Amino acid sequence: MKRRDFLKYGAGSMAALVVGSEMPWLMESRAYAAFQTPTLDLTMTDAMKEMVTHNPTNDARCYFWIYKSNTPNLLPECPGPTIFTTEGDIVTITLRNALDEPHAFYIPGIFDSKAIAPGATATFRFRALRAGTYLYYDNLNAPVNRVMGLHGALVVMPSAAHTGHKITPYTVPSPAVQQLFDDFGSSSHWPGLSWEQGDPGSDTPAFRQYVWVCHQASPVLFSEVGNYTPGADYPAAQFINYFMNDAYADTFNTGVFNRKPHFFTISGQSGHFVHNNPYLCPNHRVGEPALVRVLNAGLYTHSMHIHANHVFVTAINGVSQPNPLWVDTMTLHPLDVWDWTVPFMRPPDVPNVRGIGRADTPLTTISGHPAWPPLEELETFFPPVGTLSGGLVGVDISVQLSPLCYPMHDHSETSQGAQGGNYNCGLISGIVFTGDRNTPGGVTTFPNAPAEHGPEGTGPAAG
Ligand SMILES: [Cu+2]
Repeated sequence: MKRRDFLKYGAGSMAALVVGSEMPWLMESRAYAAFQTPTLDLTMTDAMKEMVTHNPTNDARCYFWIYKSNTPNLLPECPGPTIFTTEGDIVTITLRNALDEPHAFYIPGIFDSKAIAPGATATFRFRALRAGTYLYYDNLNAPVNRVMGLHGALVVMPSAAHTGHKITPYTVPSPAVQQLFDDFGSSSHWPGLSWEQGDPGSDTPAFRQYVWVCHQASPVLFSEVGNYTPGADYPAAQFINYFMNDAYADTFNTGVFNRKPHFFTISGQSGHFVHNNPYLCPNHRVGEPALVRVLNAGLYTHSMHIHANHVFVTAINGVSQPNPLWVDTMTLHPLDVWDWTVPFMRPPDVPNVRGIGRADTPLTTISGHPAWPPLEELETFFPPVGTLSGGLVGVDISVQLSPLCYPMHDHSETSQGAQGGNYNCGLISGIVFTGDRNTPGGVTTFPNAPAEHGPEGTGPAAG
């Protein structure tokens, strides 16, 4: 184990690289424009990362193998940087192997570097022809190298809309998916913006999209792999067996941890650091549909369950769905890649005259005003305003219940913990309602709505 890099806090994998031609949507978000790069320049190396709490006094650390970007020189992180390109563009990639065994870079259906020897550097070119979401990873000694952290997301954006239609995330959308994206912002069912529309006046980016790379990490097993005989592959069957089936350890009495995953992450972060992170958790108004690209780089199955809106499953493993299901829970198997399209319709717990979830006349609350916008919630503080922290410096610790935050959590309950405890320190995210485009009199923005959205390269460390 070399531990070339130590991530004291873990920067979060919000950094995004854009290779190839400039895309019109780049102009809509200063975050994406920060890392336009002509080529990919990645080193396969290792890193030690602080997990979950990002608290420098604890010892929740994990060893990883990672893809690290050299140009631009991004902080080391697991997963590797999210890569954006446009369908048809040629991507040049330079790969350096700084680890002890052969490693590779593989994108199913698009590119296979084959084995790169330890110490070697190789340059390749590939072209992604179909817009969509892809997992890139090291497919050697499967699944060890991928699960050790050599993975990330590739997003291929479409180059143009089909004639007479709005842009979808796909080169060949199914008729139903095309209809859905045509309807956003046009039909009476989906008032507001279409996906391709932004609104600088309300700080709303176009092409709203988020990347959730799900992963599980075992500091015990990963360090065992890192300390294995240099140059030899750790036996894959043994890795799977320990990761999935290792015996329970009485950690409390023995201080020994088993080799099952201790940490469950979305794009390298857990718990609060995903749910309250505007680069990972969508923050938008009613009427601002967004895309969430969900990938599973690990070996565990997740049961992803989202509140406030059901989501349309518009693609599964690269295939635009002929009948996009409208789900609130969906099973994410290892290596699965889906697109969830979040309509950002009014949350269905808002009572309306004719039904739920639509831009209809809200019922009246006992305070005598319409139930939407939710004034009671937005004007509530917990604890009450003026509650001071203890200690020498009294700080007002009240928090306003605004914007409106709803969870996405995993019904595979173990994934909500970290090292056996701390429920809600695991694989969790959400969606946040920051206002409504369809309120009488114009766009409403709730207090405390963040001005940043989506993948971001220059933002503060998630910790
Ligand atoms: Cu729930």
